[in-house]
Amino acid sequence: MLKFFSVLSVIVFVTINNQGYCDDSTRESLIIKNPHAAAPRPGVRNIAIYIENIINNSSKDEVLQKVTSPVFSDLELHEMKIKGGLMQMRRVSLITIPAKSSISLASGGLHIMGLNIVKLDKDAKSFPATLHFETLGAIAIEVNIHHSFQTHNHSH
Ligand SMILES: [Cu+2]
Repeated sequence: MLKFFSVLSVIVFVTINNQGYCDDSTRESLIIKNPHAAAPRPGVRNIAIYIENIINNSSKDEVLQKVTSPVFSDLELHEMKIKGGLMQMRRVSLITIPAKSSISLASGGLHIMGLNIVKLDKDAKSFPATLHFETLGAIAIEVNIHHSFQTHNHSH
């Protein structure tokens, strides 16, 4: 019986782990890998949106100028920085992805802040957003929502 349960838990782990990775938006010169956000806790109106990688394959810098989404009344580009021993969040006007290079929008660094959720179903798996780039223009993405039970899977 014990053996049965351990096999079962492996299957469940693999199934849950596969859910987070999809919806890579790709243009010839720009690849947007795994946009994601944690599901908002009850009463929370703002959430941080992360992108595992934005890869710029072109020989020109690309600039993320703004982000739009019907889910929020406003979105801002943000940066976390340690100032005087304290983690502080500040707004940045743009995010540059250098030529032939890539950046990550991740916890503790650059991210997109969705402000004042207008409408987001409690168990939605993802939501739409549009990234507006200086050269390539608008690129639609789908942001995967990580519900709290999935956060246990980040074992490194
Ligand atoms: Cu923020």
